[in-house]
Amino acid sequence: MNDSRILTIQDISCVGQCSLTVALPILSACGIETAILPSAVLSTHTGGFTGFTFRDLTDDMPAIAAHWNKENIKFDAIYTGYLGSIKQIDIVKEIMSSTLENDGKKIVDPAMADNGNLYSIFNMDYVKEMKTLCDIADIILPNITEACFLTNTEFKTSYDKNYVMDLLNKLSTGNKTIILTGVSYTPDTTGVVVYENGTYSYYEHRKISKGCHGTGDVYASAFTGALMHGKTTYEAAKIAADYVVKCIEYTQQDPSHWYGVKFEPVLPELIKAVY
Ligand code: PXL
Repeated sequence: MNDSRILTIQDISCVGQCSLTVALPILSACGIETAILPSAVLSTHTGGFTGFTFRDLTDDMPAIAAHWNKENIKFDAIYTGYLGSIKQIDIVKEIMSSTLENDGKKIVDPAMADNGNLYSIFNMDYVKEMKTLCDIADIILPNITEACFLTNTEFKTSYDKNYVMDLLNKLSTGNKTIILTGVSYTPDTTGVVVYENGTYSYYEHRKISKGCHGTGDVYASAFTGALMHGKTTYEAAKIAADYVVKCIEYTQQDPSHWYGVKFEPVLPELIKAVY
């Protein structure tokens, strides 16, 4: 029996198939009790929509955590994604120290950038603060763009293993596991690097030319769900990669679906791989 309980902290984009509307169903499908702490509520995500609403929930978070502390509610892991403000990062650290079980895992997806650019609401002050959260994490899941921002490294679209090793070395403070996504050494393939206990492993798979918005959230959620279900880090990284590829393929059958990943109809494939 798996009685793990996780807390995931990220925004609710009401429409857009990302962040909590992705993490909650995917973690639940992996059999993990999932508590949520919304960092902000937006009418849609910020990638391609204009005029979205944004309600910052920073000021609600300490009171929510205080209630959990009073009830002695603890979590086996905390997985963070898109956060709503710089101030929130300190609050997240507090929540990690007060609500995690002794051996609880801090899993941080520094969801803030892709394709060489920061998402629209973020700036370098946010990057600097996010670096401090990554520093205390047990597992981080940056994509190549986020790894470059976190390490002040030039972003390249074409690179070799030396470039990737340099990013990993700069990111690996403490005994941290790094899951580096979107690592592509050839035009037709991409993959994920698992850097654990100083060991580099690479899972390569086919690259689908047109990516979809929100794949980073689908990836991090599926990875976390598989890991919490009991898979090894490498197995979880591979299961999540295979799932994302299938989700993108499914989404591409509907070329008019521009704003997100149709991950829902593919959930049975994830469940099969995890159980
Ligand atoms: O998928 C990451 C993400 C999450 N939440 C919001 C976003 C994005 C990416 O653009 O805008 C609000």
